[in-house]
Amino acid sequence: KGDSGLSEINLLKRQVSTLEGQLRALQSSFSKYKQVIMFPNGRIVGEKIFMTSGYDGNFDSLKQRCSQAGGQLASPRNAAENAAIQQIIVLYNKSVFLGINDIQTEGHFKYLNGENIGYSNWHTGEPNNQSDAEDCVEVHSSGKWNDRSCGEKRLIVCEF
Ligand code: 289
Ligand code: CA
Repeated sequence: KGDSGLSEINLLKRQVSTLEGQLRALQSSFSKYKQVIMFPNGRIVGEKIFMTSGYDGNFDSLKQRCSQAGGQLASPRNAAENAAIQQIIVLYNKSVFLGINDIQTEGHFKYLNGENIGYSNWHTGEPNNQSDAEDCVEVHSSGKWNDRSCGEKRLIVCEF
Protein backbone atom coordinates (compact mmCIF):
# COMPACT_ATOMS: atom_id res chain seq x y z
CA LYS A 1 0.00 0.00 0.00
CA GLY A 2 2.82 2.39 1.00
CA ASP A 3 4.77 1.70 -2.22
CA SER A 4 1.76 2.04 -4.52
CA GLY A 5 0.92 5.36 -2.79
CA LEU A 6 4.43 6.63 -3.57
CA SER A 7 4.31 5.59 -7.21
CA GLU A 8 0.94 7.30 -7.59
CA ILE A 9 2.48 10.52 -6.24
CA ASN A 10 5.40 10.21 -8.67
CA LEU A 11 2.98 9.68 -11.55
CA LEU A 12 1.02 12.76 -10.53
CA LYS A 13 4.26 14.78 -10.27
CA ARG A 14 5.18 13.77 -13.84
CA GLN A 15 1.69 14.72 -15.05
CA VAL A 16 1.84 18.13 -13.32
CA SER A 17 5.26 18.79 -14.82
CA THR A 18 3.98 17.85 -18.32
CA LEU A 19 0.99 20.15 -17.85
CA GLU A 20 3.27 22.99 -16.70
CA GLY A 21 5.30 22.63 -19.89
CA GLN A 22 2.16 22.62 -22.03
CA LEU A 23 0.84 25.72 -20.20
CA ARG A 24 4.13 27.58 -20.82
CA ALA A 25 4.00 26.68 -24.52
CA LEU A 26 0.36 27.81 -24.74
CA GLN A 27 1.13 31.11 -22.98
CA SER A 28 4.01 31.80 -25.31
CA SER A 29 2.04 31.03 -28.49
CA PHE A 30 -0.97 33.05 -27.18
CA SER A 31 1.27 36.04 -26.51
CA LYS A 32 2.68 35.85 -30.04
CA TYR A 33 -0.82 35.39 -31.52
CA LYS A 34 -2.02 38.53 -29.66
CA GLN A 35 0.87 40.56 -31.09
CA VAL A 36 0.00 39.36 -34.59
CA ILE A 37 -3.72 40.16 -34.43
CA MET A 38 -3.06 43.55 -32.82
CA PHE A 39 -0.93 44.58 -35.80
CA PRO A 40 -1.54 47.34 -36.90
CA ASN A 41 -5.23 48.02 -36.13
CA GLY A 42 -5.59 47.00 -32.49
CA ARG A 43 -4.52 48.25 -29.07
CA ILE A 44 -4.66 46.50 -25.69
CA VAL A 45 -5.37 48.48 -22.48
CA GLY A 46 -5.67 46.24 -19.43
CA GLU A 47 -8.43 43.72 -20.15
CA LYS A 48 -9.79 45.73 -23.09
CA ILE A 49 -8.95 45.46 -26.78
CA PHE A 50 -9.71 48.36 -29.17
CA MET A 51 -9.84 47.44 -32.85
CA THR A 52 -10.80 49.06 -36.16
CA SER A 53 -11.68 47.30 -39.41
CA GLY A 54 -11.23 50.57 -41.34
CA TYR A 55 -14.99 50.85 -41.99
CA ASP A 56 -16.66 54.32 -41.99
CA GLY A 57 -20.33 54.84 -41.18
CA ASN A 58 -22.87 56.83 -39.20
CA PHE A 59 -23.36 56.21 -35.46
CA ASP A 60 -26.14 53.60 -35.83
CA SER A 61 -24.20 51.68 -38.44
CA LEU A 62 -20.97 51.65 -36.37
CA LYS A 63 -22.90 50.62 -33.26
CA GLN A 64 -24.56 47.74 -35.12
CA ARG A 65 -21.29 46.52 -36.68
CA CYS A 66 -19.45 46.42 -33.34
CA SER A 67 -22.34 44.60 -31.72
CA GLN A 68 -22.53 42.08 -34.59
CA ALA A 69 -18.83 41.38 -34.06
CA GLY A 70 -19.47 40.59 -30.39
CA GLY A 71 -18.11 43.90 -29.05
CA GLN A 72 -19.37 47.43 -28.70
CA LEU A 73 -18.45 50.88 -29.99
CA ALA A 74 -15.35 52.16 -28.17
CA SER A 75 -16.31 53.68 -24.81
CA PRO A 76 -13.17 54.97 -23.06
CA ARG A 77 -13.41 54.90 -19.26
CA ASN A 78 -10.07 56.60 -18.57
CA ALA A 79 -7.17 58.54 -20.15
CA ALA A 80 -5.21 55.37 -21.06
CA GLU A 81 -8.17 53.97 -23.02
CA ASN A 82 -8.74 57.35 -24.71
CA ALA A 83 -5.03 57.45 -25.68
CA ALA A 84 -5.29 53.98 -27.28
CA ILE A 85 -8.26 55.16 -29.39
CA GLN A 86 -6.32 58.33 -30.26
CA GLN A 87 -3.43 56.19 -31.61
CA ILE A 88 -5.83 54.45 -34.01
CA ILE A 89 -7.27 57.84 -35.08
CA VAL A 90 -3.75 59.13 -35.83
CA LEU A 91 -2.84 55.93 -37.71
CA TYR A 92 -5.90 56.26 -39.99
CA ASN A 93 -6.00 60.08 -39.98
CA LYS A 94 -9.78 59.85 -39.37
CA SER A 95 -12.00 60.86 -36.45
CA VAL A 96 -14.13 58.23 -34.72
CA PHE A 97 -17.48 58.09 -32.94
CA LEU A 98 -17.57 56.79 -29.37
CA GLY A 99 -20.21 54.56 -27.77
CA ILE A 100 -21.46 57.62 -25.89
CA ASN A 101 -24.40 59.94 -26.68
CA ASP A 102 -27.02 62.26 -25.19
CA ILE A 103 -29.85 61.12 -27.50
CA GLN A 104 -32.17 60.42 -24.56
CA THR A 105 -31.67 63.63 -22.55
CA GLU A 106 -29.89 66.66 -23.97
CA GLY A 107 -26.66 67.35 -22.08
CA HIS A 108 -26.63 64.00 -20.22
CA PHE A 109 -24.02 61.90 -21.98
CA LYS A 110 -24.32 58.15 -21.36
CA TYR A 111 -22.63 54.90 -22.37
CA LEU A 112 -24.59 52.51 -24.58
CA ASN A 113 -25.76 50.59 -21.47
CA GLY A 114 -27.50 53.75 -20.21
CA GLU A 115 -24.92 54.50 -17.47
CA ASN A 116 -23.81 58.14 -17.06
CA ILE A 117 -20.25 58.72 -18.31
CA GLY A 118 -17.56 58.71 -15.62
CA TYR A 119 -14.74 60.05 -17.79
CA SER A 120 -14.67 62.71 -20.52
CA ASN A 121 -12.10 64.63 -22.54
CA TRP A 122 -14.08 67.47 -24.12
CA HIS A 123 -12.40 70.07 -26.28
CA THR A 124 -12.71 73.57 -24.81
CA GLY A 125 -16.22 74.89 -25.45
CA GLU A 126 -17.68 71.40 -26.05
CA PRO A 127 -20.21 69.92 -25.88
CA ASN A 128 -22.15 72.80 -27.49
CA ASN A 129 -25.01 70.95 -29.25
CA GLN A 130 -24.46 73.15 -32.33
CA SER A 131 -27.75 73.90 -34.15
CA ASP A 132 -29.44 71.68 -31.56
CA ALA A 133 -28.32 68.69 -33.65
CA GLU A 134 -25.30 67.10 -31.92
CA ASP A 135 -25.95 64.01 -29.78
CA CYS A 136 -22.93 61.85 -30.66
CA VAL A 137 -19.28 62.18 -29.65
CA GLU A 138 -16.39 62.33 -32.12
CA VAL A 139 -12.72 62.14 -31.13
CA HIS A 140 -10.07 64.09 -33.06
CA SER A 141 -6.39 63.30 -33.52
CA SER A 142 -5.69 65.45 -30.43
CA GLY A 143 -7.70 62.92 -28.42
CA LYS A 144 -10.19 65.68 -27.57
CA TRP A 145 -13.95 65.16 -27.85
CA ASN A 146 -16.60 67.14 -29.73
CA ASP A 147 -20.34 66.50 -29.80
CA ARG A 148 -21.40 66.02 -33.41
CA SER A 149 -24.43 64.98 -35.46
CA CYS A 150 -24.90 61.18 -35.30
CA GLY A 151 -25.59 61.18 -39.05
CA GLU A 152 -21.97 62.08 -39.91
CA LYS A 153 -19.71 59.24 -41.06
CA ARG A 154 -16.75 58.36 -38.86
CA LEU A 155 -14.17 55.57 -38.55
CA ILE A 156 -15.27 52.50 -36.60
CA VAL A 157 -13.38 51.51 -33.44
CA CYS A 158 -14.89 48.68 -31.42
CA GLU A 159 -13.90 47.43 -27.99
CA PHE A 160 -13.86 43.77 -26.94
O1 289 B 1 -21.62 71.52 -37.66
C1 289 B 1 -20.87 71.97 -36.55
C2 289 B 1 -19.57 71.17 -36.48
O2 289 B 1 -18.91 71.22 -37.69
C3 289 B 1 -18.62 71.72 -35.41
O3 289 B 1 -18.23 73.03 -35.74
C4 289 B 1 -17.24 73.61 -34.89
O4 289 B 1 -16.07 72.89 -34.95
C5 289 B 1 -17.76 73.65 -33.44
O5 289 B 1 -18.83 74.55 -33.36
C6 289 B 1 -18.23 72.28 -33.03
O6 289 B 1 -18.82 72.32 -31.76
C7 289 B 1 -19.24 71.73 -34.02
O7 289 B 1 -19.61 70.45 -33.61
CA1 CA C 1 -20.04 70.35 -31.01
